[in-house]
Amino acid sequence: MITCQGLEKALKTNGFQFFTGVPDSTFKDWLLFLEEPKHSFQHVLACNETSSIAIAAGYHLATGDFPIVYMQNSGLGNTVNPLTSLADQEVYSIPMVLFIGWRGEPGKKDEPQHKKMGRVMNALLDSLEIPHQVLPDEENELEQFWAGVKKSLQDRQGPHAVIIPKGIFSSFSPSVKKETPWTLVREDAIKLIVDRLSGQEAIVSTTGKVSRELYEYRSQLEQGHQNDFYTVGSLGCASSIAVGIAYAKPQQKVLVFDADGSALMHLGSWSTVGHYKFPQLKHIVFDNEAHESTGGQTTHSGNVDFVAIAEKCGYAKAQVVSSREELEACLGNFLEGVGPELLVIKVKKGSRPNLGRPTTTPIENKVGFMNFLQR
Ligand SMILES: Cc1ncc(C[n+]2csc(CCOP(=O)(O)OP(=O)(O)O)c2C)c(N)n1
Repeated sequence: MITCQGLEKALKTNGFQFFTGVPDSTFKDWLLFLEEPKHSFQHVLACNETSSIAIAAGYHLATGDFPIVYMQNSGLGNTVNPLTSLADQEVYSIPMVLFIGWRGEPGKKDEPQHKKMGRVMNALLDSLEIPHQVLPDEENELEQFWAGVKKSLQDRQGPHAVIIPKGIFSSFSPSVKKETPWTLVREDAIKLIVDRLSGQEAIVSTTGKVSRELYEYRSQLEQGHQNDFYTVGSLGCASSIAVGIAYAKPQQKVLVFDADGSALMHLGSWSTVGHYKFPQLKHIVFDNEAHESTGGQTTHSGNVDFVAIAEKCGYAKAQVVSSREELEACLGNFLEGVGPELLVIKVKKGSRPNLGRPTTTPIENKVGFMNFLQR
């Protein structure tokens, strides 16, 4: 086990001071530490992993220092383009640390969407010719470890990966708990919507707790899961999956259950929704201003006007609600109106501690959903 303070000391001693990236629960305590008002690092939260490599590159160009890019290994795929065409030694040769959470580590229990990347991550880094080492879990080894990483960055002038296994950080309690003013709980919002459905709607739900809460409610109602596609991985892709369905089946009502972090990750896809004007596509964003599924790290959605963006992208209608009463009042028109339509629901951060995970496999989910769509 290592402490956040121990890692801070080792990094500072070796001159590392800049972090950018997208959260992962593997090192959620470290991210809580980075969100502390008085921590001693510079930190830029990125909307996706591709951008985080570019941000790190810009920081290096401006300072000559070595940036650190944090990500879950799910996001490593998103970095392949800028790693090979921007940071690579045969292009601009930009040294940076890739600080990668190891989900799906062979031999450890994890969700199906992490298994493949957990297994191939080291081989992928080898193919990218990026040296990689596992972060030691002994605090007294940290200073020397990071001195070695720094030497590799200096000598190679290219990326160097540090792999973070699960359970390596001892827990960190933040000095202030960030709260938002919203009172509606996301799970209750999901229930209100599901209760108003006719049974003919398809739902594509986003990665993390949104899908888990929807899944549990369908189980509780004994409705089966055939109407829902739970996008367990591929963060940010739910609205695009819905685009493919809406294009192929224009009569099929398709709801997207999205969230702020996932929407921001691939916001450009909203222009596709708006351009093709699918009348039956209804896009819901549960906005808690946080990456709750990975530990509650803040997103930048508090500064984002999703309604204006959707309108300018060509959605037929867009609105925001921030209470149970407002949601109940708008649902009828939202579900029946001509889309594409956006509904942003401001929700309180938090979920049940005993929230389960889907017990059916992704393939079972796919088969049931395809049968429903092609009925
Ligand atoms: C490409 C990629 N990057 C990062 C992750 C890790 N991850 C899983 S859920 C999640 C948080 C998503 O936040 P948001 O969409 O706002 O939903 P919330 O957790 O708040 O319900 C993150 C960062 C991932 N699964 N895939």
